[in-house]
Amino acid sequence: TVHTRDQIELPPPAIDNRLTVHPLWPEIDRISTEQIQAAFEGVGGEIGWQLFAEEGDMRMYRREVEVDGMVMDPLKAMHKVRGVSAREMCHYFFNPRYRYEWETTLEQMTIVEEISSDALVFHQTFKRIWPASQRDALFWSHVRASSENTFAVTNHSTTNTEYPANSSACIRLFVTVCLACRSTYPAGEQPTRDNITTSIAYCSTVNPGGWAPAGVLRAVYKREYPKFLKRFTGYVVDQCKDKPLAI
Ligand code: 18C
Repeated sequence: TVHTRDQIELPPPAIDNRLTVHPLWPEIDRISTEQIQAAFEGVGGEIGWQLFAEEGDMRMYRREVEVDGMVMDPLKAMHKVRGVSAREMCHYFFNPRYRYEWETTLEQMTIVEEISSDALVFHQTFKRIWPASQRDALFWSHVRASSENTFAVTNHSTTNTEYPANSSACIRLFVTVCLACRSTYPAGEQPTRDNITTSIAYCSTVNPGGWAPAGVLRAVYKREYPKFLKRFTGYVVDQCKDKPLAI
């Protein structure tokens, strides 16, 4: 078979060997496993999850959590998208080539380390929100095939001596994000763009890293998360529509 450049870079079906010999591997494996499992657990059984945004198949829940007066509300979002696979969703979320096209909070992205085909370390600066200081983040990002028709990307803050925290005008924030996707199609049929549906679970916890006014922060949160998930999923549908389905 002929592979286009795009197909070659799709998330691999198994963990890249280069990742399993990297010093970050035990942490990446543990946190990814935990995050993927938690992503697929519903919000129904747990207390404290409140629905704050709903549009079509998209539902967003948050839990109000403050630690020493700092807002760290965990977010959990559910969505269903037709016509794209879990693997395609994760490809566009993981691959830095597309990030500026869908990530609207981003000011600058730098690839700090290429660990393997399925793991990268990023430094990102975000747009400044008045009256707070600008934020940056340093995090590893790992994409993996999980169970049947399931792929996930996990992002988690890390450290690097060449990118020390709070050394510039930026305050370092800390993030744990998981985008977990599972595709379904009718039993006995071959998957196509017309019969495939992907369920998405997106979980995010952002520790702002330093003082930020709670009211402003919660308002940003409420506006930016729905905007992100709608824009990102719309972007993937649009990118995929004239390409062969990649399962
Ligand atoms: O998951 C997402 N993106 C990934 C790839 O970039 C990656 C990124 C994670 C970082 C998320 C933190 C973003 C903070 C942005 C702060 C500035 C926003 C400015 C916007 C103004 C136009 O995993 C998608 C991420 C979608 C992010 C939605 C916004 C979440 C806001 C959370 C509060 C952040 C606190 C920062 C302090 C701000 C002071 C008021």
